Order: sequence, then structure tokens, then C-alpha cells
Amino acid sequence: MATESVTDLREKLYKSNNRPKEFTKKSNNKHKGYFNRGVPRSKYDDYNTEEREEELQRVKSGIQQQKLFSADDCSEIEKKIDKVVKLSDIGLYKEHTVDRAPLRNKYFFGEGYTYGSQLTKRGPGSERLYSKGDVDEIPKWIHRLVITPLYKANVIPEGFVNSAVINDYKPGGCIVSHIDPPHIFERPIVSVSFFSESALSFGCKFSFKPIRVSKPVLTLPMARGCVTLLSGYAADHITHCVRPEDIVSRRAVIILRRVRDDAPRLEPLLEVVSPSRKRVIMTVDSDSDSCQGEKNLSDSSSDDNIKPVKVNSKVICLSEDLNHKDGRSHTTCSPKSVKR
Ligand SMILES: O=C(O)CCC(=O)C(=O)O
Repeated sequence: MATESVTDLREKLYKSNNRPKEFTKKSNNKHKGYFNRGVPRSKYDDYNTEEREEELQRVKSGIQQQKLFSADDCSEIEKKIDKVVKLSDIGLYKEHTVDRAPLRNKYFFGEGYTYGSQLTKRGPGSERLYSKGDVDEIPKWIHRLVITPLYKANVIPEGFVNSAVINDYKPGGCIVSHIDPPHIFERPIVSVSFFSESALSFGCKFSFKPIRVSKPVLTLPMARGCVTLLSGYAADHITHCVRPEDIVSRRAVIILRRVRDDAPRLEPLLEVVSPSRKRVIMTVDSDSDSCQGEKNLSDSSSDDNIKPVKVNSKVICLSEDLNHKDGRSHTTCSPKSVKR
């Protein structure tokens, strides 16, 4: 299949906007919506001026910004971010620490969680924290260079942060509209921007192929070295996003949050080698309340506390038969799994 080499979503936007009329028309008939030239409409587009203004004030009431990090501070932190990228490139982080996408990479420290297409059951409220230890710890430099200055400036209480995420965007990268899951994260949501100025937009609707974003209720500038706090209405009642057109050169953000004590969590996985040399990946059922509504398939197991699982839609329960006649090891995939 011929692939178009497009590394920047802004280029895609430009190309689709400048398609010859006839081609666009024809394509519209054949592939309804694919070459839709109109931006999507959000519910806010139906608001009158007064309603829009009221909405804007509600959003603004939940936003605080402060320029806390100097250009020198930023340079030092940016070097550390580059180091994180290098460590990731040579594979030194745990699997769930790093989430790669073509135009943005995410690095989860302290806590990580399932979201978006990683979810077997999709949608808000389905997000789950990974098991303790499934992502790398918050690097010391994040504590020293970012978190400590924040509590010294009374932005957050000492000990508040237990999750730090670095988003590293290439030009034209984006994050679609979302609300940080309230069952996972306390408020406020704190972020600090690096490398270049960008913007956080509120109340946008996205459409795809080509990517399009509706008119925001608010586009909040995110300057290099600027701290942004979202709480109340801005965090809980309106979505936020980063539009592709607002990342014009490399930008990174460090998002500092507190995971709730009662946030739902996936159970830890254990790899167990049984005496019969069957290799299976199992969970320790340490808290039966965390499996509410799940069909317990461990009944036939000799150990009620362990059961095979399916993670992120992939069957990972393997049975390794080492006794083939040809002497080679064969790995077969057997669907002995339960859905999370
Ligand atoms: O890049 C930003 O400033 C916001 C990112 C964000 O909202 C997220 O990763 O959840």
C-alpha cells in the first residue's frame, strides 16, 4: 500500500484544505465524510454570545497560571527531559513507563494508567491504574528541579505529587479532548511547559481523517516555564486538548498529579513456571473486591488465589511445550484468559 509521508498534522491540515475542488467533491460522494472540509461543531457553537461568555468565565475560574521557572531553570530541566528520551530509546524503562505515538511520546513515572485504545472496555470511567511498580519511579531530578520549587512557592502542598508524566510533542502533535479521569486523579492538575510556547484549548470537538478541531471556548497560552493549575469547572466540566496547530516546534510538558487513594488498579501480574514446565502469566488475587462483576474463572485452578488473565486485549497466557520431537522449543498461545 502506498503511504503518504506526513510527519506533521499541520501539513495534513494544509493539504486537505488545499485539495482541488473537483477531487474533494468526488471523494465526498465516494467516501462520505473523509474529505469533509468543514470543522466539526461543538455544543458551544450553538451558544449565544452571552452564554459563551458565561462559559468562558466558568472555565477561567478553575485556571491558575504562574511563570515560575526561569529560562535557565527551563534549560536545565529540558536537558533532563532529553536524557529521559535517550534512556527510553535504549530501552531502559519499564514497558508501561513509555507510550509512543508518531507525534508525541508520553513517559509515566510514579503511576501509570490504562487509557484510550489501551482499554479493553473503552470510555470515561474505565481507566485503571497499573499495578504498583509497573512504571518507573519519579526521577529524583523531577522532585528536585520541578516539584520542590512548586511546593516552596506554595503552589502545591509537600508530598502532594505521586504521579509525573512527561509529554514530548513534535511539531503538529496533539492530545485529543479529554477530562483527566476524576476517579483516578485528585485536583488540581498541575503542569509545567518546556521548550516552546503552546496552548491548551477548552471545549473542542475533534473530527478525524482529516483531523479537524472545532472552535475552542478558550485557548490558554502555555509559555515555557509557566505553571498551570486546573481545578473545579476547568478540570471537571469541560474537556481540554492540545490542537495540532498549537504545537509549532518541539514542546514538552510535565504533568504533576496526585493519584487518589481509592483509584481502581489492575492486579499485579506474576510469571509462574509450574513443575510441568507450562509457563503462564497469572494475577495474585489479593483483593477480591477489585474484581467486582468479573466472572471468577479460577474455580478449576488448584490455587484459588491465582488466575490467568488477558491484558490490553492481547492474550498473553502462553504454554511452552519444550518436549517436541524435533527437540526445538515451541511456544503456543492458548486463550486461557479472562477479561479485565
Ligand atoms: O500538553 C498539555 O499541556 C496537556 C496534556 C494533557 O492534557 C494530558 O496529557 O492529559
